[in-house]
Amino acid sequence: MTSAPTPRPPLDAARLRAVADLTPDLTLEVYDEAGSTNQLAAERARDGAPDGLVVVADHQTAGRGRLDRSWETPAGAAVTFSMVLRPDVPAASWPWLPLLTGHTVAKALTGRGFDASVKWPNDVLVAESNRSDAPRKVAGILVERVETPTGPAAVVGVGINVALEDDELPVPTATSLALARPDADDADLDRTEILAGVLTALREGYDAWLAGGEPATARLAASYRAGCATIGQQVRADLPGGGTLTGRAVDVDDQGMLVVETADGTERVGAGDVVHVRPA
Ligand code: BT5
Repeated sequence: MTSAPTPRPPLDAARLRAVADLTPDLTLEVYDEAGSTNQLAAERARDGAPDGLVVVADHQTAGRGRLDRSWETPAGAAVTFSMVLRPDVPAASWPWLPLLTGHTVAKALTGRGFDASVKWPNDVLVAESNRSDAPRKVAGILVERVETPTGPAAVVGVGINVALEDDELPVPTATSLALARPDADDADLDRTEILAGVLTALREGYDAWLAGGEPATARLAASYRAGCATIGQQVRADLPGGGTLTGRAVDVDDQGMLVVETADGTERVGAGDVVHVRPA
């Protein structure tokens, strides 16, 4: 006799709201199902949603990645949300938003006992404790700038693979927290706890960065470099238009650009200028 798989528990919206209530400037909209939380949050931003509105989908059915790519996660196994921010910073500082987000997610997962790092610019990777392969992608970040009647807003979208099993991974380069740590118990993989932790860390990290001016960006850059798996690697960056840049990634500069030593000298690439960055 085969037993039916145990149903996955839904997000605990009441517990999430209780955590949000303790954090200034976080308001939550939690949906059982939504197409793309980034799209919903962008609509809310255009309609005047305040800084700190968070749209959460228990199951996201039409998730978006960068450059029209898609983000796929099964019901009950992932964290998917988008936060509306209204950063009052010069345009040159905006590229730090996706880096700050990826770095914050990686730190939050590290704090929960996962071996997480960030692949420049903002993919979050996790090493699998029982395999020696390269770390794989456990979370994706999509930050979009939206023009609204009260000024530009940033929609910060985060997807984290929590409980996906091997046969649920959408691509071979993906992994999940459950696969990364086969010893993890239900509490380690509690989506509500993970989401609450990431939301508060993101709000606090963003507020500290916003309030701290240039010194805070320098601190963020130093912390980002320390947690960035790309630095030190041979990489190949695919550029829009078909060009490539190959060399050793040596640094992330104070503008958030990747510094690559190529055969022709030192080059810098911005996150918006690359289609893919892969180990060469
Ligand atoms: C990203 O794009 O990594 C950004 C993903 C952002 C998703 C969040 S979920 C909440 C919010 N609402 C949205 O609609 N989106 C955001 P990119 O770097 O372009 O990577 C996309 C590629 O990752 C795909 O082409 C696949 O190869 C791969 N992929 C798709 N689903 C994945 C998953 N669950 N885990 C790992 N890789 C995945």
